[in-house]
Amino acid sequence: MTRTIGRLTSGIAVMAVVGVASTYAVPGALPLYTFCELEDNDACEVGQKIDASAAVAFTGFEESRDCFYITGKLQKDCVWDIQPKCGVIAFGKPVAARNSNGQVIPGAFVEPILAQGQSGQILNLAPNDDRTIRLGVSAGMDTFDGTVNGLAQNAPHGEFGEVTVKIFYNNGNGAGNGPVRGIDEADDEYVFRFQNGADALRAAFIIPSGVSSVDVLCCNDTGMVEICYDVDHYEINNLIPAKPYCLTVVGGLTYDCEKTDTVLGWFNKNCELQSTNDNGGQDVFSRLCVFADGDGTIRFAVSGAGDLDFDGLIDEFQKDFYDFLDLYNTLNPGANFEFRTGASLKDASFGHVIRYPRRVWDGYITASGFPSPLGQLGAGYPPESLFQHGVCGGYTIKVELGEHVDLDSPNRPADSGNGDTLTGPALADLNGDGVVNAQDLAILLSFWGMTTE
Ligand SMILES: [Ca+2]
Ligand SMILES: [Ca+2]
Ligand SMILES: [Ca+2]
Ligand SMILES: [Ca+2]
Repeated sequence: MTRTIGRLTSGIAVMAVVGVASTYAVPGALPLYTFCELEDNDACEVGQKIDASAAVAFTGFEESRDCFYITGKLQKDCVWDIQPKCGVIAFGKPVAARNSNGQVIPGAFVEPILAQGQSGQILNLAPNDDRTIRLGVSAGMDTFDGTVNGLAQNAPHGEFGEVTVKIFYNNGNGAGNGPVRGIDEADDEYVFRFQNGADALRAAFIIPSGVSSVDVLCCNDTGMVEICYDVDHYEINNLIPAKPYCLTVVGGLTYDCEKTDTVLGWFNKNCELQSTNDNGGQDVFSRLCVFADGDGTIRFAVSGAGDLDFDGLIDEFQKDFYDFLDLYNTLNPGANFEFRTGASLKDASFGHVIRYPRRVWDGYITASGFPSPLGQLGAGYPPESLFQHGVCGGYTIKVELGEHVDLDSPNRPADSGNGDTLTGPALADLNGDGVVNAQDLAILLSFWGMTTE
């Protein structure tokens, strides 16, 4: 079951449940839980576990279970970039240029071309007589004409994205022992990015003694693009069963030093989304007041603004992305592209990261020229970048028992007058009657198959 049970419209949500102390001491030293880049918390089922009783152990105060902080980060994930068409030329030592009569032209030189290769093609090169290897690296179309200058027939070559030129030393024992070692075990490498559509690289290096030849390979599959579509799921355990808690984002900065525009979502034990909040805290920070279940557990998630279904993508546009994947898979038998929330090259979900074929980047998803619904993509703009929630940054969430009611606050919602409940736009108002009370708790516990005490 998925239901949305209300959004905060004012800055502060207030709820009260009979039996919760209205005041409590916040311990001097608040325990801090920190999780950084490496994480496996992108799905509710594998949420980051937090033991609230550890807070008690940390401070020695039983009350610390009632108020502690969780610190985390919507980190940058990485997806594959476009694969540029790469070309490599190995040059000999420059020699004096001659005119058509065979006479030396003073000051003019030519570079003999020793070998030429395209992406993925291994060039086996012997050193020049000064033990140098001289390379020109550019777009395939640029190297075609024998000059490496960023131009293909005097026009920009138009390739974008990263290439890595890998160098393997062979030791002279006959057979090359270069790439057979494994493509990730290069002796040297040059990483280069076509970023203006007319870039080219020259590289020359002296090979060590004892090395008889080198294998040179231009790899076009190393480029990555940073994407902000992280979602963090948490499961807090050992809270007081069936008591209300408020989760308030109280801090956190993006890489641009702005407040991290969070959203919070409350999930039940079956990982069904129960309610969400975007800006219930200060400015763009979120605030969500919920109940711990009968086991003292709260499951919730943090994502970036615009992603209230917690898949990491902007809700408003994400259908286009899923449609695109469906279309691609339909038109390409055997393809099974699938989006996984938070997939990144830097984490263990490597296998789930989609590497799009070049024709997707070029705006075509089949050889027959069927145009991509996403239009033409440039390097650095993988399909995910069009749909990411786009929020990368830290966050600090205060987890607090009950509802702190500031009687002096001008935002304080009106008291219902019956002494044990407060009215207001509280997120835990499950039956939507405008009041958070024991009825809501009974409904909540019925979600979990529990009964009230
Ligand atoms: Ca994270
Ligand atoms: Ca995450
Ligand atoms: Ca927000
Ligand atoms: Ca979404």
